[in-house]
Amino acid sequence: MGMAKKTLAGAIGALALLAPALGLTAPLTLTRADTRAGVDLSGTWRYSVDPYRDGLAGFHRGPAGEGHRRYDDVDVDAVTRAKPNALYEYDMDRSPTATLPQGWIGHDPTLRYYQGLMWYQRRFDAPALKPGQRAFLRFEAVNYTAKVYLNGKAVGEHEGGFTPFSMEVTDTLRASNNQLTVGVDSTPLADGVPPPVTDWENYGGITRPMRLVITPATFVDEAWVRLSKDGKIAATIRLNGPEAAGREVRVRIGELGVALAGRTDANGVLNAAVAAPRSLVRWSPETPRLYDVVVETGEDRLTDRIGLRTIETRGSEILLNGKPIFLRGISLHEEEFGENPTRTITEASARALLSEVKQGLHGNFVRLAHYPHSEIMTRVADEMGLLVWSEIPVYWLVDFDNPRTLALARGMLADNIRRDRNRASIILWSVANETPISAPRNRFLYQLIDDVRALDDSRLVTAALLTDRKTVDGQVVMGLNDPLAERLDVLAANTYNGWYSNDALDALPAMTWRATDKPMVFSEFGADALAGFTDPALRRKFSEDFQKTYYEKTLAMADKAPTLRGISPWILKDFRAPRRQHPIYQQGWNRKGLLSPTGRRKPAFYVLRDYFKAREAAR
Ligand code: GCB
Repeated sequence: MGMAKKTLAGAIGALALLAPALGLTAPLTLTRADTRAGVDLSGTWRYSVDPYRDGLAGFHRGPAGEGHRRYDDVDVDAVTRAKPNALYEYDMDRSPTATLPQGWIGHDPTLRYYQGLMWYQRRFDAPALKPGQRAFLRFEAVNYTAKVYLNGKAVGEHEGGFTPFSMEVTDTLRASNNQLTVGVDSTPLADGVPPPVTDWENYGGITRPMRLVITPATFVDEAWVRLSKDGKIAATIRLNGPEAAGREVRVRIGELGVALAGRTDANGVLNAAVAAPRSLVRWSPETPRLYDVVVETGEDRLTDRIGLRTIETRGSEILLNGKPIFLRGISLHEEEFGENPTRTITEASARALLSEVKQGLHGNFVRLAHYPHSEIMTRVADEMGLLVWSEIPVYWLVDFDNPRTLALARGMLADNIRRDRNRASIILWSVANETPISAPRNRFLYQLIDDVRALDDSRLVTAALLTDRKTVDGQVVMGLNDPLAERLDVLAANTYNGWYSNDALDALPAMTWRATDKPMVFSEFGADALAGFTDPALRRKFSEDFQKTYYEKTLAMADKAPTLRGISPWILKDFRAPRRQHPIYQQGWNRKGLLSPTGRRKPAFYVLRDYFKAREAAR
């Protein structure tokens, strides 16, 4: 791709992302698209690898020529029969197949380390649209950039691997044999989010479900229903379409006898609230009660299953439904169990992971690191009763001084919040992980915190911070010393004494933590262990013995931290991490899991389980 073109594309991308955040255009959320009429586009797709981006530009950087453009609306074989002299250097209809969604490292072993452009194509039939109906393509996640073409026409672009995006295709759709092409480029960008260097596998591909969604002309795009701190059931409904303004909307929760109705304002938005009935069972990990909520306007009807609860802080306490709670958690990457994961989260793979937290560890909390996880994961958390920390991939060192990067992060945050505002399980929005303090970084994160507060006043804001270590009278004193703390509701510390420092493990319990004026959680601590490797005599790093003792000693330290209100150690399961290349112990995996890649429990798993059991009993 030529430089000029790239810069222009970047500028357009940034503008498109900036616009919704600034309220310039109505967002397109398509809440609960999975429940709407349409066509599931998951399944068999064709793919064609394109490392030199031949499908996007010619050999002298001009436009790509015929015979190279994977998205042209042709059947290559039919064209070359009709015109025997025609030269085509691709043929999507005869390319290899893969079952999507899935990261492409699962398609073929030669793609294991491929980062670049990949073309995907499939054909599908669509129901004929009735007069006034609209059609959208919605992708739950494509990593990292996507260019989407329908029937030979470019219909949209997106940057960011973990949030959904949609585009209207009402006028481009055919009744049969639609040809849908997606150019997916996994190359991380220096000014992207996340940055090129992280500690997890960059699964390129169409990693979450995609759908053709059919709606009436005016439809419910967002329906946010929550319990406000003053005990009201509040609803914010946003309509999209030519008749969005001044339109009658009804919200019903049948089991509670709740009915709200009203007319939308000039922007197509209705805000309404009613006192919660006494019969309301508040959502909690112990009683994860969900209610069927129905929203209707004109001929449109949207349903969701929603839990109602409050979350607040008071001094150093976290209050769930008004009662102090300790977060018994663990961190998780979006990676399923198995020897060769492909970041394929299905309901079954999500349940398998979360069951180990809930039933296995006796936990009540998960940190979904380091980016918004699949919508399936947060819905399963709602159903199972697990509190959730959700975050965006502002990780380590992003380009904090770059307005494009900020616009991108703001767009991701807004999309994540709009997507998941109805998930009772989510109590914390996190804006960053281990970012180095600087004036540009502070400005960047202050903006994100302001955005969260503007979009969602029913949850808490946090960020995983680096710790501050001092030695006072020969004693190690740990604490947080980050100007961000002032603006957060819950402070979070990633702490690795004894793993990344060479402290003796026996020294950990004597380390003290300074009290904070707000609740604090240990958002990470952990040590690698290769499942099955024991070394009782030396207790070397990477042995199960080391990891077990590390957990015992770190938990003893945690118990003395005066304002600690929860933990989410690093991490439930070993995960692919290309930075980790010790040939015996790591082999491309971060081994800090309490479970092996296939789910085998390491001894430290039981240490944490017993700790959580004791915490649960002490409630
Ligand atoms: C961290 C990071 C996490 C890493 C972990 C580790 O502090 O937040 O992404 O994977 O440490 O294992 O070093």
